[in-house]
Formats: sequence, structure tokens, C-alpha cells
Amino acid sequence: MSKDSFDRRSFLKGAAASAAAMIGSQIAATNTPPVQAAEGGAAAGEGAAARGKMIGRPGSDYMVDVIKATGIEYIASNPGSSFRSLQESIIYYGGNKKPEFLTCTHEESSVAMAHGYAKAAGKPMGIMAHGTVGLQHATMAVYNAWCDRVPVMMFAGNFLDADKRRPGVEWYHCVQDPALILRDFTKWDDQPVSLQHFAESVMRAYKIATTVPMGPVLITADGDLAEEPIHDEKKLRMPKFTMSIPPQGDTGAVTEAAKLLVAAQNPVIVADRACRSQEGIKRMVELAEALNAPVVDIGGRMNFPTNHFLCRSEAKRGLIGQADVVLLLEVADPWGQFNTISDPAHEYRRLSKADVKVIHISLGDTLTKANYQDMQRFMPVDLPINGDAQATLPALIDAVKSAMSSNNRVNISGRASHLREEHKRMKDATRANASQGWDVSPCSTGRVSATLYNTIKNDKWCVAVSSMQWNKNLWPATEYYNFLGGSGGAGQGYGGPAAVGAALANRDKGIVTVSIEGDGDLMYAPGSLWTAAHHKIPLLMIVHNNRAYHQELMHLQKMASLHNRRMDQAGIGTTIDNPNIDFAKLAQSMGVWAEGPIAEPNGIAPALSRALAVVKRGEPALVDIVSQGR
Ligand SMILES: Cc1ncc(C[n+]2csc(CCOP(=O)(O)OP(=O)(O)O)c2C)c(N)n1
Ligand SMILES: [Mg+2]
Repeated sequence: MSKDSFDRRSFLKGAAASAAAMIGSQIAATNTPPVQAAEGGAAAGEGAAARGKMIGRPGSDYMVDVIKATGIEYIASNPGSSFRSLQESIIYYGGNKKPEFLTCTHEESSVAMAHGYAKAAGKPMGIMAHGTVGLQHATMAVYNAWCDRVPVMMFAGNFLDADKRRPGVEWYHCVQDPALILRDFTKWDDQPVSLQHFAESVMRAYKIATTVPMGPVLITADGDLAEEPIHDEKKLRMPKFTMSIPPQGDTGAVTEAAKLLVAAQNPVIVADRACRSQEGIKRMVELAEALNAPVVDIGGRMNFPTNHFLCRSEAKRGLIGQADVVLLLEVADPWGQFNTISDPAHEYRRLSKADVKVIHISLGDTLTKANYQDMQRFMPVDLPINGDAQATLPALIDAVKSAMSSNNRVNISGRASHLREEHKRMKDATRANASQGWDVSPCSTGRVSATLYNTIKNDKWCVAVSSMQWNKNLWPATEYYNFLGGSGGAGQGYGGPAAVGAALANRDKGIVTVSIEGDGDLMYAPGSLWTAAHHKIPLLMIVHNNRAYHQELMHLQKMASLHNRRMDQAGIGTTIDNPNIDFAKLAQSMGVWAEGPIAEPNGIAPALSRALAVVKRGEPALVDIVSQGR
């Protein structure tokens, strides 16, 4: 027995005795009804003392051993009695380190925080959710993580054995099948009934979550299993921690793809969730340079250096229109790259040539379910290669080099100077567009983005979330950690907590994490500001405060125009003013340094510099910038 567990036991004995004494007198004085007493800690303390029951080595201690064995460093959670024993074991037995308990004010934020963390850390975080209600709160964020193919290790509290449940609330919060509401958008779940079963299922869950395509998983940590003593610990075997190796596409098909690409006159590479690391970006550059093929980075992940002459993300429409061969790399919506449906007229238009040849390296078909429509529209592909994009790149690069004749080589190198000119033209146009309305008040989004870049450009930086497109188009970015992509499912309420999670992962790497969050988006999860302050997570937040759900405002305007009505009332239900939200005060009330609202563009740079100084001393900071549109 370790010293820690002995200390904890003595503490528990003392705590139970004094709690019983105190609670006894309180119950006598207030005549608290029995159900209410059962809700709080009162009855728990009283019960333990009355029965004289002490548990030195609860099942939840072993559960902590299992979680530690996976290397999970944090558990983000809003507390709930269904996992009280596990929470207690994490803190007292585990020393609240690896995993450390992170206090969240909403389960949706716990999951979104884990989502952002996983993208920045390259490994999953744990979350705990309290029975039915906790999981119901968590669901939308789980859907976002699922759509984004990001791993989250979820633990749910539940008491499966009806014979042991306390009457009242515990029944409302217990469920026969906790994972049911999530099963359409999780990769796997289990409800272990023994500690050995728990150990094996957690290891399996971790492996499944991190096997590409990655995704969220759920393990129920049964409350009775956690609270009861461990029986026969010697018989428990901790399974070995193993991870699977991403699959490379079929060699013959890769050779075929290389031949098509080498022979193409106007090849284009479109990458979405292609890269997992800097190694992936390096390979992407190698492939693009070998072919002199322009690259469109859709941005599900950071796939290509934005300052490379072959990076042509903003020119996607024109490139797709001209292309004879397109290589898609883990693209979530292949159909949408070649076709469009106009809004609001719903008219179909093809964007590409009719005879364009399409190659798709993707594992998309291996992770799809029937109900939710994240699979996007069916796209017939000429050469669909079932494989992981990053793992297949080395073989594809070799195949491209082998397939190249001297004629091909001349042809391909002849494209370079034209492509360099096009890149320069595209960047000049982007800069000109971004500088429009430079001095207007409220601030233009181009000005906000450019000023933020100037503030952080001398540091290693990461844009965890952004409601503005400009950053990707304007900022020179070469590192995998620079841009983390979007929410996946576009469910609002992601930005605040996801940025906090990413900032936590970046905290010890010397990377300055920034976020540009919509005012509407932040209001879904303002409690994430408190979590950042409480856990001293350095994050530079800009609120892109257009005092509206602006996207929805534009939809309403579009509908009014379609119905031949004036647009003057489109702000009803879509604006967030009268009263205006004071985001600086909101943040300050939760211990976050903040300034704003700033509407004058000249005020942005000094405020961001002050905010950066706060972030560099290890704390979060928020600047509320009143800005135009989207
Ligand atoms: C959970 C959820 N509810 C509603 C929507 C619809 N929606 C899409 S964008 C948006 C506006 C978000 O406002 P804000 O973050 O301020 O961004 P803005 O459009 O103003 O740039 C809303 C409500 C959604 N995507 N998710
Ligand atoms: Mg807004």
C-alpha cells in the first residue's frame, strides 16, 4: 500500500465521522426531507459512518490505473454523483496528475475542449459526463468531433444495477443503455461489468478512437463498480497499450494514380483532412513539387504551406474548372468540389470539365453510418483508393518519380514560372481585398486579421479557431500547428471551449494560441472563459463582435428578397444587440483579463499587444472588437 493511499484512507475516516456529526445536527434542525438529503453529500457521509463501512481500495482506484496506462493527461468534466468515486480517485489516489481534472461548466464544453485539445496535442483527452443528463448535454459537441474525425475518450457515470440505486434523482440520471443517444456518431462504446472488462474496454476504446479515421468513443464507468472494493486484485491484468498503424493505399492503384497525374496537363491536388503532422506537410510539398501541381487546401487540417508558390487555396474554382486530373486527399465533401447548387434558387451547376479524371485517397467509406448525413453527396470517382492519405504519400511520390519520362519532366518543369506568377497575382488580389475598408469603424475583418498577425508573428503561433477566412489566405503559415481547422459539424458553441483545449495542449510547447470567436458562438459556452482562467490556460481571444448571428441575418435577408419583401426586419431574431453584450465585462467577471469593446481600428493593435503580454505571463486574455459582417 502506498503512503498516499494510507493518508487518503485516514482522511476519509476522519471526514466521514465529522460529516456524520455535523449532518446529524443539521437534519434534526431543518427536518430535511429524505429525498433531498439523499441528493447531497449529507446522506453519503451519514450512510458510510452509520454502517461503519470504509473502502480502502475502491474499484475507481483501479480505473484510474487504467486511465493512467493510456497516457491521458486531462479529464474535462462537470461534476456528477454517478462518477463521484472515480473523480475522488483521480484526485486523491491519482494525485490529480495525468489525468488532471479540468472543471468545465457544461458537458458540451468538456467535449469541445477535448476536440480542440486533440487537434493540437495529436492525442485524445478524456471527458466525464454524468449519466443521462450529462450525455444529453455533451451530444452536439460529440457530433462535431465525429464529423471532424477527431478522437475523444468519453467516460459516463451510471448505476446499472437497479437494486442499488438511491430513490429519486439517481433513477432519472441512470440509463439502461447510456451510449444509445450517441451511437450514431461515435466509433465504439461499451458498458463494462467488471474491472477487468473496464481495463480491456478502455484500451480497446483508445485504440479504436485513434485508428484512422479517428473519432469519439464512450466507456461507461459503472458507479457500483467504481465504489465497491476491488475483489481479488492479483487476478487483474492491465492490457498492453497498443496503437494501430495507418493503412497505405493499394500499390497497384497508387501506380495507376501516379501515371494519371504525371500525364496530366492541368493536375490539381485538393487536400482536406490529409495531414496529421509536419511530416505530412513535408510529403505534400514533395508531391506537389514533383508534379508542379497547384494545391487547394480546404483546411480540415493544415496541409500545405500558405506561402509556397503552389498553394492556391483561394483559386479553387478556377483551378477545378481547368483541371484534367484532380487528386483528392481525404476530402470530406468530394461532390461539392466539382458541383454546386445555387442558393436560394437550388439550381445545379457543374464546376469542372465533364471528362475530368478524379482520384481520391480516403478512408471515408470505412467510417460511415446511415442516419446522420455527414457522408455528403455520393461522388463517383474514377480511381477511389481506400487508404490513409498521409501514409500513402511516400509511395505515391515514389510512383510519380518512377512514372516520369523525360518528356513529362520537361512539360512539368515548364509549368513552374506560370504557376509562380499566378500565385503572386492571387496573393496580391487577396491583400487588396483584405485592405478594403481598412480605416472604417466598426473594424473590417481584414484589418482585424492583419493586426492580429502583426501582433504574434514573432512567436510560434496557432490559430485554434477562427470565424474569419482571412488568416488562412493572408498569413504565411508553414507549420502543422499553425491552423487547426474548423468544428467539423458546424455546430455552434465550439469556438470558446475548443480554443481553450488547444491552448492547454500548446501551453508547454511555447506556442501562442489565438482564437477569433463569433459573438454568437461564444455565447453558447461563455463558461469556457472561467475554465481558462481557473486553470491558467494562456489564450489570446478576439471576439469578432458583429452584434449578430450574422450568417443567419444574411439568410433572412436572402429569404425576404426571394419573397419580394423589404429586408428591414431581417434583424428580428438574428441580431444580438439592445442591449449590446459587454464581452470584456463578461470575461472580467470570470477572472479573464479583457478589453473592449473596440470599434476604432487604430485601437486594435495596442489592445492586442497588451493582451499578448498577459498571455505570455500564462493567463487568458480577451479583446472584444466590434467588427463588420463576416
Ligand atoms: C447549435 C447551432 N445552432 C444554430 C446554428 C445556426 N448558425 C449557423 S451560423 C450561426 C451564427 C453564429 O453567430 P456568430 O458566431 O456571431 O457568427 P457570425 O455569423 O455573426 O459571423 C448560427 C446561429 C448552428 N450552426 N449551430
Ligand atoms: Mg456574430
